[in-house]
Amino acid sequence: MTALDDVLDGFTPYPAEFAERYRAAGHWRGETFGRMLRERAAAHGERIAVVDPGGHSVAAGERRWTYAELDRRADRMAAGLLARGVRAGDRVVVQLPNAAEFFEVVFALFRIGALPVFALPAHRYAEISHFCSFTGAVAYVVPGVEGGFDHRELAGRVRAENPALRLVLVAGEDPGEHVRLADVPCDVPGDVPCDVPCDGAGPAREPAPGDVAFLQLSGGSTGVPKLIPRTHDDYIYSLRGSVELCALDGRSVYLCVLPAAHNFPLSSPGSLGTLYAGGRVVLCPQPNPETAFPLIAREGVTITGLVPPLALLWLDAAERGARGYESLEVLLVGGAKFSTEAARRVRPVLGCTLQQVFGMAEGLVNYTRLDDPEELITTTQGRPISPDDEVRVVDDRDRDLPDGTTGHLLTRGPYTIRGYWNAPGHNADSFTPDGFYRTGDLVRRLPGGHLVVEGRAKDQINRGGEKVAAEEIENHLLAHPAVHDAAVVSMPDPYLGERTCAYVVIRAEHRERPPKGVELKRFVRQCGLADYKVPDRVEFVDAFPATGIGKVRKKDLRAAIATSLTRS
Ligand code: OOB
Repeated sequence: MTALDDVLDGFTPYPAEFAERYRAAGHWRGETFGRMLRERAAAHGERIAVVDPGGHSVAAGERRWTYAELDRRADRMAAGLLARGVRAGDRVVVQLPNAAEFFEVVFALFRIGALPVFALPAHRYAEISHFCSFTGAVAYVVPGVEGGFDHRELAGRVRAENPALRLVLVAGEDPGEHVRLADVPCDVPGDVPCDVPCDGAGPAREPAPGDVAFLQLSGGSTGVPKLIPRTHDDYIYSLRGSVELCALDGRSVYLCVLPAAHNFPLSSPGSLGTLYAGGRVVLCPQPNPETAFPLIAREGVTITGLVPPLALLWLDAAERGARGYESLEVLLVGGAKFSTEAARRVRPVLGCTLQQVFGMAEGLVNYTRLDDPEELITTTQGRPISPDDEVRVVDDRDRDLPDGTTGHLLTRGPYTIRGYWNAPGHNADSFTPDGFYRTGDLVRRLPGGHLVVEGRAKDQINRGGEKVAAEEIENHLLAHPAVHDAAVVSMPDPYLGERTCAYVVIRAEHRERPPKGVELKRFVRQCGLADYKVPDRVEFVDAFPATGIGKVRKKDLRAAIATSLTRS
């Protein structure tokens, strides 16, 4: 089996009649990312595409790359990766901070037809080793020491455990035992000495629009994060739609504040949407107003996207007199519910239009429209990009509910996946037999089609936009010798919206000298889990409230912790 066969094998394609419909409607236009960049470089090569102010582990100084330079760099990086044995269909885990190299690497992989697997900078051993082994990744791209953490060391460990992982590329000066990313680019495939088996062959064929372009991560509600296969055609359609709804054009300057690999800053409209529109992407090394505001002023940023806690931080800073944000025309807020109260402050305080975004890496993205009445902008999470996005709001037995009633959101459409990659068991639960994705979100639809997010049915905590799958954390807690049972639930938080609370039942034989909450937190962190997944609070109980069939009543646990927080 070739790597391409592997990818196809795990992929649930759009049924032919749907694919035809999406093509006929002009949604899927046969574009690919590789060609998109080539065309933009041909159309306006001298325009600046990416500004990286530096100040991170990858580069100290500023870089400003034109479209022509990004295009040329992607070609040379692609040639270098080919020379080192990376092939079409190969999976490559990419974990970079908001640095220009992110785009160089990702477009190079798109050109080869190799699939980036988008890891977040916060991911640690538990996540990375899963991505590498589950995808059979051949390469892993990391910064050196970023945010005090040595990614090279982690990469060494993961490489030792995964024979398929042949290449670790380090962006930054000191690669340690690995290869410097900056040493990879070359002019002609095969003209650099290889330290990995290499047959010198070029790509088998140019990537096709219907091919899987990359694997995105799901927020998840299960033990390990699932992978989301997105095609060139479907993703580029979501970009084009986003560009239109956010009114992006060649004059737009997008500030990428959130981690570049996340679906929101990547594509809603994000940096890829901005490049699609011929605009300029400015990478923000830190999301705080002290870093972002001067950058906005210096670069004339017109649009950016934030999760609600950051939007609150920016609003507070502006109210306290911080300046620099004045060129902003549109502020997108999404990833978690933005309170109406905060939403109402955006225009008066920041002087720009708020655009709420309710999206998911699996596909469907909803936006409030720039010309919606202020009431819809501040009280709803928008409506779908596409007239061909099918949205159903249903009860527990999948029966459709009338507008105005809260129910489960199901969706199907021209940029929503039909299945997770290589996950037949999960797919049976996450999709209806006729291909609707069960989002796990509880929504209410207004007569005009706008959706209001009312809650969640999935077993997930939305920690200010960062998703934590309860089961994943419970499994780690259960590995502790003193833990008999664990149930992780959300608790309200004024800043993040939600935080995580782990309820724990200690084993009888450990009750005399039970571990403290901090010990359990440390234990979870030592499992190598991303920091944001470590429980914020641990509560000990003798037993969990249970339903008639013995399932833990998480609703009661959520209510209990919420009550005890209001009392304290
Ligand atoms: C975005 O993507 P994911 O995959 O990290 O998370 C998706 C989930 C949604 O199912 C929903 O539960 C929640 O995040 N969510 C929101 C929301 N936006 C996302 N909940 C309430 N209000 C919102 N505005 O988070 C994402 C992807 C693309 C664009 C924007 C966000």
